Amino acid sequence: NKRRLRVLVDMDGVIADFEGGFLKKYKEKFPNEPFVSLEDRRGFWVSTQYGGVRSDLCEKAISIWESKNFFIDLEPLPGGVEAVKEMSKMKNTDVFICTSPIKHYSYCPYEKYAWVEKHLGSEFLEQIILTRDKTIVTGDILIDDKPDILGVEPNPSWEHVLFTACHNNHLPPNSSQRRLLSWADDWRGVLQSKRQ
Ligand code: DGP
Repeated sequence: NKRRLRVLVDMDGVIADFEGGFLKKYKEKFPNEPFVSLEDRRGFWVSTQYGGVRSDLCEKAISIWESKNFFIDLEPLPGGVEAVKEMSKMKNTDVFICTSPIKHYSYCPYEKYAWVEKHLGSEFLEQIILTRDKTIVTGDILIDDKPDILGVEPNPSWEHVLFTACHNNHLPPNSSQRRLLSWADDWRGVLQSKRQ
């Protein structure tokens, strides 16, 4: 049934506070090491920026999100859970949580399911798409904080709407990419603009 709108919503940095959760646990585990404040974050890859501060901090950063309970303990970002629930109740609208698990698979995939159940409810377990390549997923809109979403499909079906995060805040304006500044921004208008 076309004429339904399919919205893909990323998890980390969009509805779950990956950056805040990372910094809190990094400081707890490495209280005497330098860290990058959220204001100073640049670039999507946390480990790349930490490795630039001092090369051994790259693996220290990675050890944080590879640890048990990292993903389940992430706090929801303001308004995200409410927005996803609201859009899922809209007429002619299908919402999927589209998220890339890290390759260290011991905890992350399990905890992503558990996070969705805890914060969105068990009915949303039907809506989870775990993939390392979002370009092969079809949809009308992908709301994601990663500036460059690439994969094997050169022409993805979705419009990528960039969700503002500490690491992409300072990127020069890109006229070909719409942005949502937060969940207080006009996400309803973005959805409406894609309906036929
Ligand atoms: P997604 O937000 O769905 O594109 O997933 C990207 C995941 O990668 C998310 O869990 C955040 C995480 N991530 C952030 N920085 C790094 C990094 O430097 N290395 C790795 N392996 N993952 C990172």
